Amino acid sequence: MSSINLQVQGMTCGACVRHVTQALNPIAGVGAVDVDLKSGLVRVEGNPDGAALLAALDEAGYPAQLASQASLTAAPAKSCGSGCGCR
Ligand SMILES: [Cu+2]
Repeated sequence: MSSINLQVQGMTCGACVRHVTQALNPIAGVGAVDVDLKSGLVRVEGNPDGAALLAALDEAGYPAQLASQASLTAAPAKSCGSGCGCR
């Protein structure tokens, strides 16, 4: 099984991790979603359409890039994307 790595911006807490996971899970082809909060890296198992992943994250308030195209230095998070109340 293949996987896709994403660099996600704006995650600051466990609630953000849940938001991101919930945004990605329903997408066709997505298996396990593995989020690393500190680095902002998200690994998606399976064979989903990368553009659909990015669109779903953008909609959830967490701009993302495919990690292969991103510099792997995570941008510092400014605030939560989905109003979960953390800063
Ligand atoms: Cu949060």
